[in-house]
Amino acid sequence: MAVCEINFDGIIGPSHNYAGLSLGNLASASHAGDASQPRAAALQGLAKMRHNLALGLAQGFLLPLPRPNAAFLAAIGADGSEDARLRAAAWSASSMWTANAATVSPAPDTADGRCHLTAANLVTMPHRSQEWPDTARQLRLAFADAWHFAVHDAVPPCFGDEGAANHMRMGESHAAPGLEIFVYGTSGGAFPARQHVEASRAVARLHGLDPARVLFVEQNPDAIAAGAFHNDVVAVANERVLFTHEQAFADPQGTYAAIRSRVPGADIIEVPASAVSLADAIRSYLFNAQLVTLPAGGMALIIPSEAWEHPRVRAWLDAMLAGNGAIRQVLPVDVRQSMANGGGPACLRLRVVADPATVDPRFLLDQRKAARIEAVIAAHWPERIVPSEIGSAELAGRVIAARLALLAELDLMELA
Ligand code: SUG
Repeated sequence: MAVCEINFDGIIGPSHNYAGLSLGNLASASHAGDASQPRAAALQGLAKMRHNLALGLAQGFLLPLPRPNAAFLAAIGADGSEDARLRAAAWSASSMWTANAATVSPAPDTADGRCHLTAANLVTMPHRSQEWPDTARQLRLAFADAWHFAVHDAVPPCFGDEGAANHMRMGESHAAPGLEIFVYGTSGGAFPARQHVEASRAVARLHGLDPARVLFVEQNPDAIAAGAFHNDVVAVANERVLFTHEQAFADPQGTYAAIRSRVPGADIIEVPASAVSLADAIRSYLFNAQLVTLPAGGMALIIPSEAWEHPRVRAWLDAMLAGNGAIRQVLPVDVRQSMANGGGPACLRLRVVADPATVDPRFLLDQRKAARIEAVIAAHWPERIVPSEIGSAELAGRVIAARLALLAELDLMELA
């Protein structure tokens, strides 16, 4: 099979809950304390994967990480007297947002001709900082073929790295050499800038990228302050197209000029703040979309249903579609359980450009396997979790057993 873009979605784990752990993520804060529905959440995520498979796209998945995280609880000396938020951190299902699992540089961009992946350290948020060792372990299994892949540990924790959520790639096609765009933050008012330029530069060096085909772009501090805790909340790119909010970057015109000089025929679709304000963009998650090239040609934008239902966003999308530009279809999907924690369709997936035949097939999805995963979720995932249950030994037992049932079904017990 040929090289193509494979989307690896995170299967939403059985401990999915709303503990309000992410400062600067307005959805997470506003749903803090709500009851979550892990089973419905995981089924929504799987339905999105099946939707994309039906479009003819290559689809993979990553497994939930072990929760509650015994290693994290041991490292903080948890004895029941610890802060409830720290306890909740050990239970977080946040690895579902695989856009934060790693930064990926496909083979055509790297010096050694291999696809490089660097696990993201996610140090800014305690509940996310525990993810990377288990993520790296899983990536080393999925991408074990050393002829085609190189998996790196996270960069040192003195520099915050949030992975592909702050990285875009543009070019003539997926298989051609691309321009890699690393978006970092310097300040975000009351909210943290999670991606540090030092981390972005380290990843670019580790991946052996050609400096002529790399850009380091500063995120607009106003966007971070308005709740764009990752760049993928305000911009998304695919091949020659950049779909972006007018206020995504600190220097939009300079950024566009730099892209145009490196990507022949670059098509920059900028949504003006007069049509969709930053607040509307963040509330609707319009830009947290999957911008995909369909096998028959043309691009589709897979958006959360919240964006489709937002009157001003819908008006802008209708006008865009009527204009017959590069994006020919807009396809809403329901990922409301993830959205309530600030994770839209794009957060739930990690893009890897590679030949699927070089990936461990246990991590690739087809409709039959999706049905088997669905059955495990339906049988084992808790229907509801209220944050006050976090820490309960009975619930911990159910969460652990549910994940093990999935690993057994997928013949992935080495991740136990
Ligand atoms: O890191 N939410 C995630 C959402 C990540 C979205 N990813 C991208 N934009 N790519 C975060 O803020 C909420 C957890 C809680 O509140 O329990 C959370 O971690």
